[in-house]
Amino acid sequence: MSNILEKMQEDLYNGRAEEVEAAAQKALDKGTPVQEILNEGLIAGMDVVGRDFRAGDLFIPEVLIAAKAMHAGLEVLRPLLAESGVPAQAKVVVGTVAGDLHDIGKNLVAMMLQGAGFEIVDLGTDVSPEKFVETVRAEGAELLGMSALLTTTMPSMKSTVEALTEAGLRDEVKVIIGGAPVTASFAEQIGADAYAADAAAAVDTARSLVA
Ligand code: B1M
Repeated sequence: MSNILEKMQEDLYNGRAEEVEAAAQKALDKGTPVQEILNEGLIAGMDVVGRDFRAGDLFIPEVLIAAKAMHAGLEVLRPLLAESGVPAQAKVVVGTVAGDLHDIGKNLVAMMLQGAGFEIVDLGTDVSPEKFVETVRAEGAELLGMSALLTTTMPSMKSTVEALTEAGLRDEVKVIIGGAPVTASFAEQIGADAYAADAAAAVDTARSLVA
């Protein structure tokens, strides 16, 4: 791994947003592939943050500052991740489910879907089943992508699928779910159409669901 990416991980861990932003730009200028910067710099750095958070060595304020630094790096990559030149495909409503404020993974999924030519309606975080249903209906979306990072908020995915059914929209929209604690068997259990493990898989899955 390049020194730039190694240093980027360290700066991300320490919440140095300006340095992470500058390093992302520098790595791009040197011709480092965008996926490599994403995976070996930003995501790898955030993995260490997660590990130390779990171990009790980092606390919420520090994690928040690291998350801000990750966002700063992602913003530099955004134009490349979202570069497509492909005409807009299906419309996708995305959001993080009710009670859940984690948005980095969801943002990444949205950026990559946008890059693949999908039209994105991003509802942000803490999105209620009612809001998802209302937006799917209003936008005539073909896909709904839900993200959850907490085991305690995963049930809201089930409530949303049920709310879609109650609203008579279940056959109109395909549902993809993801997030660190989510699994393929959970997707099956709650009646979602698919589970995607990461942003790249979300793109492949979205493509095959609308094909
Ligand atoms: Co929180 N947090 N957090 N946190 N946080 C986790 C998730 C946790 C695993 C940390 C830990 O204990 N090791 C743990 C959850 C435990 C559990 O439920 N099993 C946890 C906890 C407990 C909490 C709080 C409850 C802490 C507290 O208050 N005591 C609290 C909850 C707040 C709330 O949401 N109501 C909390 C708060 C926070 C911060 C606000 C400080 C911050 C979020 C900032 C933000 O998002 N703007 C934060 C962070 C940053 C994390 C960790 C460290 C990193 C998450 C992340 O962004 N990863 C996380 C530990 C970890 O996961 N390593 C942790 C990088 C991101 C690119 O990955 O989001 O997994 P990820 O997304 C991936 C895939 O999952 C997938 O694609 C993405 C990219 O490939 N994916 C999808 C995601 N969504 C998808 C949707 C799809 C398809 C794929 O289709 C639609």
